[in-house]
Amino acid sequence: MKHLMIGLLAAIMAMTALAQSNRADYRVVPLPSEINGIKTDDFRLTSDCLINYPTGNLEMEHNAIMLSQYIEELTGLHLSTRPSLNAKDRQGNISLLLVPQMDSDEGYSITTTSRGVEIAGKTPAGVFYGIQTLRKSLPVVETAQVLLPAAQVSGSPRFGYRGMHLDCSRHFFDVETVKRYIDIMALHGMNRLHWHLTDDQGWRIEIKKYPRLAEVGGWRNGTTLGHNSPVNDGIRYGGYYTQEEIRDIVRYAAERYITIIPEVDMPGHMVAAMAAYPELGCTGGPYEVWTLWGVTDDILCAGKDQTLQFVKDVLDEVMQLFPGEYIHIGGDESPRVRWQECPLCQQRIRDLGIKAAGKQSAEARLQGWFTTQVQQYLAQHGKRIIGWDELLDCDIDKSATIMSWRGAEPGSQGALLGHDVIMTPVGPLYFDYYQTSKTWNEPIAFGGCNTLKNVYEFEPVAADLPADKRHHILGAQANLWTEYITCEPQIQYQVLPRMAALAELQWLQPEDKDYQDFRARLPHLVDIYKHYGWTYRAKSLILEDESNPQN
Ligand code: TNX
Repeated sequence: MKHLMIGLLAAIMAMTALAQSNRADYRVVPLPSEINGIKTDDFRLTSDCLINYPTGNLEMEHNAIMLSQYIEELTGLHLSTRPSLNAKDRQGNISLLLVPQMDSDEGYSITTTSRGVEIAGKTPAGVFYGIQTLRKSLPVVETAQVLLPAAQVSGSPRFGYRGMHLDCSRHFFDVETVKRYIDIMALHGMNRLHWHLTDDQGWRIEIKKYPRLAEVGGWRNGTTLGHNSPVNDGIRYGGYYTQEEIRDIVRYAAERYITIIPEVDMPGHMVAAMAAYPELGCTGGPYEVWTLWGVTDDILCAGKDQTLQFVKDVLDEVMQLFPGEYIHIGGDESPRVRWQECPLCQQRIRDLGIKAAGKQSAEARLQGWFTTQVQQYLAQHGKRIIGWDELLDCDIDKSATIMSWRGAEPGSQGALLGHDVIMTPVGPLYFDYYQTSKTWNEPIAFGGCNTLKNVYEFEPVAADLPADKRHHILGAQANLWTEYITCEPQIQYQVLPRMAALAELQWLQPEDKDYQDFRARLPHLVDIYKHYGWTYRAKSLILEDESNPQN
């Protein structure tokens, strides 16, 4: 009898545990701004439930398909999708709804009662973020039934620009890897991929008018070993994306409400292009696709009309491929020593009557002129530029958006001057940096140390920025430069779980952030990383980096 009782008790406990583990938990990353219980029973999610979407809306149909796929991936439950505008059809099902009266363009609400689940947004993007929240709240378990607690859940992002950057020049990553990076971004509620496609070490985008860019500029004679050592592996390395592949990636991202911002860095970081077309440089070369990292003195010649024509031609094709509003034109790390010696650049300076002003040399202002030419050309085609914060030292137009990387101060200064700004400061948003100061067991990284906590605690809007300038801070982004990142697991290791901390600062109001609470919610997100087979830095979860000597 006693044994029977114990057995019965064990069975009840096991069943309760099972029921518990099959319950969704809405306290995900990023945390919804509201989770209010509703007094009904839980909703029972089984494969008998359908996913309704508004008839005739292709984006919502795609949202429904994505939700079905996510549920199946995490729980094994297969739910069919169905077009329906009929309120009666919502009973017992999940329904995706567009609600124009909602406040925030990207906000979502999830209303769950025993009778059904409604995921609403003002736009399909908002609905998609609701889908992501529901997805992340699911248990990762093969099951016949998931219990969704009855509740009203809602959220909306603090910033409109929620970015990640990926450098595919220093190392080249195939289409599947880029798509998985996009998947990871979608899981974290991000909406801008800044895709660094050209640099000294490799040109990665097919340009039909200049085929040598990819054919010659896409390949280098080896890669430096260790931290920018003089030793080179001597292995020819390269690759590029065809325009068709780029279109495919742009479409894939758009289906996840991610806009890709391509970067064609100019006038510096252009040696790969100059290796293909040496006449673009001041000296005429010859140039080689660079096999070191860092900053080289060889940049585009601003004295030749041909250079500007080249840039416009390239951007013509880039604009065709990327439908978004922004094109990133770089502008960073452009030494001007060649321009100082180049007769054509000096002639240009004289012709334009450019004079040094304050801290800005004539050559710096020549970069300003060059940038403005490009900016105006793009503006004629309805596009806006983003450039690195060095552009603030070149006298440029206020309509240029500044990406603040040499700390957050340049960004604040840019905002004071009236520029829109995206915050990507090296500390703490360079994800090519180490995640701990104890680097001996870490894969090689650029240097520095940006811990999970550093990322979490970053505040993009400086406390002393005046109220009428704060709207200029459009958002934040982490950058993944790939000098030392050679393969996909290494990409994922560098960004996970730091992307989770970034997502929370992009979504939450500062007063709602709480690092300890975030860490308590993180393991479930990491279960999802594991389930998808993504690589991540496990130590960031179990030990507090900088306070624990063992780490
Ligand atoms: C600086 S950020 C660069 C990149 C490097 C990166 C390494 C920026 C505008 N320029 O060219 O890859 O540091 O962290």
